[in-house]
Amino acid sequence: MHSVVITGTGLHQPPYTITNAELVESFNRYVAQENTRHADAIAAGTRAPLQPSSVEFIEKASGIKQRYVFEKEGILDPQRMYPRYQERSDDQLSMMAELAVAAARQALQQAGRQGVDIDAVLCAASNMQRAYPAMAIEIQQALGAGGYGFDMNVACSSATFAIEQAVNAVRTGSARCVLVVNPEITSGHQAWNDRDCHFIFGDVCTAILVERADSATAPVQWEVLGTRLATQFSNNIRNNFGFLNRSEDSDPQARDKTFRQEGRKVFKEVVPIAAAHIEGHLADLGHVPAAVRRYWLHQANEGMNQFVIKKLVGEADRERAPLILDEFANTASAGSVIAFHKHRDDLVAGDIGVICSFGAGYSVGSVVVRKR
Ligand code: CO8
Repeated sequence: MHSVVITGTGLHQPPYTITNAELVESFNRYVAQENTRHADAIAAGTRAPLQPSSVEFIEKASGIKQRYVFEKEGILDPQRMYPRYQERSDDQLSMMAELAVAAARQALQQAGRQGVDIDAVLCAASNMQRAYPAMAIEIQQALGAGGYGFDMNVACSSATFAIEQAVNAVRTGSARCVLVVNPEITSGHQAWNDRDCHFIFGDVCTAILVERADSATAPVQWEVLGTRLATQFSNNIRNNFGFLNRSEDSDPQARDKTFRQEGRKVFKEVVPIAAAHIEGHLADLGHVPAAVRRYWLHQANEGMNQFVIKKLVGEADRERAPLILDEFANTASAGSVIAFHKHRDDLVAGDIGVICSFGAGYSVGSVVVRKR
């Protein structure tokens, strides 16, 4: 068995931001338009009017202040309410692969590696833009990597679940250098016209390079002390979009074909699962939560992270569990990786940190690392 290190991370950020004010302004125009369109049914009491959204609610309920997106006009167009992407031909790099390659190049540069050094690519995200060939194989080719690639999806926990696969491959010797990429184009499967969730998500792509410690040359390395994954079935976060929709003759625009959730239930149920998961994982590695210098937690909701960190160390501590969701919103599996990417330079050799995701499934994944 080989020691395993994380040697580089990358963050490819979309070019556009949508502030809460912009989002609410366009959403409320959509609400007014729909209520006018259905005025007769509303007056007859056969249809409930849509309710407006508010910046105050969004910031109080979630801590989110803005989000980055790869396309903005379509989302903010009250006649459309979802992004407008250009279809690409088979000989063009797909959108997910393009984002992943950009993030991967940063991770490779940080690690002092090139594409040819990679011998496995895992494309892990909440939704895949096509069924096959796997995006990971397209990314493998674009980077000039060897070995193999595959796609995987565990919703918000896709990144941590992929890191475990990468760590196991390197530990057991089946690969020496594994690239994990998380192209999260959440805009494409977000219900921008539903006020309960229209503010939640943002787009981004992250990358992580996992290598064998004895051959890693990166100036800064993070030894992986352990990984742990857990799942427990729940319908509280669900998206029924899929390849059987056509044969079911179901409506592709139906509400259940995009993200939906019982947010309050998710909040209440997932916090204790995540806190107990981290505590148990640390205990099995011989560490106590208070001795952990940094928690790079999943970024869905500020209150949720405060509860998790309070359960672990007794106080809500933004230095110990930094937030990036105010700027990025919930970026599904990329959230905890963004936190790790942006908030680790101040740690010193020997410091321990935990990357932890939690979300749909339910799923929770933790990666315990020590700075070398
Ligand atoms: N503006 C004004 N009022 C609103 C709005 C709004 N935008 N939205 C809801 N309200 C109203 C509600 O209607 C409700 O009114 P009433 O009391 O009259 O019924 C009131 O405000 C309170 O609503 P909630 O109870 O829903 O509000 P909460 O305080 O619970 O906050 C949150 C809602 C922010 C959604 C919160 O529950 C939360 O963050 N929960 C955790 C959710 C979570 O972590 N989910 C993880 C999902 S991500 C994941 O797993 C990955 C999936 C794959 C990615 C998908 C990409 C698209």
